[in-house]
Amino acid sequence: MSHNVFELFTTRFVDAYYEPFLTIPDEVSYSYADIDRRSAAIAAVLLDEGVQVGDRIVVQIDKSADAVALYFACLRAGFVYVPLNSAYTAEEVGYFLADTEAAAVVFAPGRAAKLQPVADIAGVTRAFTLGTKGNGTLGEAASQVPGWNHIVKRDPDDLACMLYTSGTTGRSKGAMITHNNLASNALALHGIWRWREGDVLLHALPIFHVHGLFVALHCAILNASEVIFLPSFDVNTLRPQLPRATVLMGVPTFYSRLLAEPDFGAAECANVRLFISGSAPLTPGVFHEFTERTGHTICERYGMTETGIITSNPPEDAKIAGTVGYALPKVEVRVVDDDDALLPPDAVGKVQVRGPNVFCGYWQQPEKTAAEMTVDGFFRTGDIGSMAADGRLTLVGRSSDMIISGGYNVYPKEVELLLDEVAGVAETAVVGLPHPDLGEGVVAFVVASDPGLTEIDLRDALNERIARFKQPKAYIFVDELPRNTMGKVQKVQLRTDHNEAFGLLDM
Ligand code: MLC
Ligand code: AMP
Repeated sequence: MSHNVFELFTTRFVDAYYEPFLTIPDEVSYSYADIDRRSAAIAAVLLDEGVQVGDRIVVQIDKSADAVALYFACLRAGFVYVPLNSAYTAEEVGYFLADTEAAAVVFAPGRAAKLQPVADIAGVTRAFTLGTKGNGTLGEAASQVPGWNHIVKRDPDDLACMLYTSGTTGRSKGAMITHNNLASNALALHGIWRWREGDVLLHALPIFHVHGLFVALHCAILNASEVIFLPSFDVNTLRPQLPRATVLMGVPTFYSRLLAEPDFGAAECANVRLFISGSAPLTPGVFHEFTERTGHTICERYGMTETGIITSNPPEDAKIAGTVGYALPKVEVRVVDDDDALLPPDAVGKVQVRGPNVFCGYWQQPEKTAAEMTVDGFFRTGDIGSMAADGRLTLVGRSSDMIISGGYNVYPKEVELLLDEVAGVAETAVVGLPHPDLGEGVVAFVVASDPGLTEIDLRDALNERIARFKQPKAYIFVDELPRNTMGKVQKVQLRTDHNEAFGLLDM
């Protein structure tokens, strides 16, 4: 028996093969058959070029139907799909190409001039482009070949994808995700969120992360549902689609931006049965205002790149603001102290998780993998929380100083290391401060060794090096950084002293 997750998908959409799958409003609707066949054609091209089972395919393209077809192509042919944030700079992409030892790279046609040299340096000989309209070298080649209509047999623990997640030391680690990780999490979510006939998913998330690629798309596919597929989140293009949707998945910023629209309210949400939020904390303020304005309660769930979804509030029963709900079926969650000893109900400690959803390790980093796993097989999430006697989990923070800005993770160390290289910088400390739109906004505190150093110097220095979303939204020049008696920078004090930097009290 094959455990290829794509095999599971096909069994679910076979009866809806000619029904709409990806609908791009005012443009086109692709059936399951269209995307399945396109994936077979893309797989044929890649196989013909010599890509083999287990090879890594690094992908940095815009969201499109062909991007989904490429993902399916990798699954069906047993290639390891490695999607990258489309905001990453060429320098960042170069790191991923080298680290994965990629057999092939696929980038957006508009980025070819910048990325081809990077692929050459990394020694990746197979470089393709794929646009949003069937164009690009891969898209055009796929239109010329007969499809490869097979699905490679995979074992449960074979790799399906690798998703990079930033590390505390500043360099990203590839989280290895298996076919069984994907299948088990998708089946659990499809069940607990009670997907039903006629559900239509409104999809405005990026498809290079767990949330948009796995959680959202997989649930819809298992349900053979139609997906209203928007290129990105824009409140003005999303709102007209809401009346036709039954499910919306988003990061908290989606909901705060909807609420920022004075005329947003119950009427346009009448058909929606499930609003899901995750990837970052949903504030009780947004939760309650959403209910007042629409009559709907947002269903908050908790997940990670390394684990997929871990817990969720129930979709219909009481959802509680500020909690992330109960462990998914077959998933075990516990809250422990510093010695991994179980804590009593309601005590605050470290959140750990075990189950079929937990990834199989960091790519080529066995020691980092071992450090994050307990002897009895629980993964250390790095999140801090408490569990009620009935199993309901509440998150209160993180043990690392990772920042979550609009649902994207930013590791301060990565930004600090680059800022510290700039001439005229003595030292820096990067923190996240409450931000009305993004939840947390990245802020750099800078001690200058050259009094002539300006914010523009710092911005210019980062522009070519790291994605814009990681770059500080504000720079604050200080004479010195607060330190404790051990000489360690006191980020907590910086956060407390500058809590209102973005004009907002603690959220
Ligand atoms: C964009 N920008 C951001 C940003 N997104 N800056 C900080 N944080 C972000 N999240 C910057 C751009 O670089 C640009 O900068 C400017 O903001 C405007 O860009 P935009 O493309 O117009 O962005 P915008 O529409 O504002 O996007 C905000 C957003 C988007 C919240 C809609 O970031 C988004 O879709 N986030 C979802 C992230 C996600 O899917 N996370 C799931 C991770 S999986 P400049 O300087 O050029 O003006 C995970 C596990 C789990 O965490 O549990 O799900
Ligand atoms: P990532 O590494 O991008 O997968 O981000 C995972 C992290 O996002 C988790 O470890 C949490 O810190 C955070 N996260 C995800 N969902 C939630 C949520 N509902 N509430 C608070 N934090 C969340």
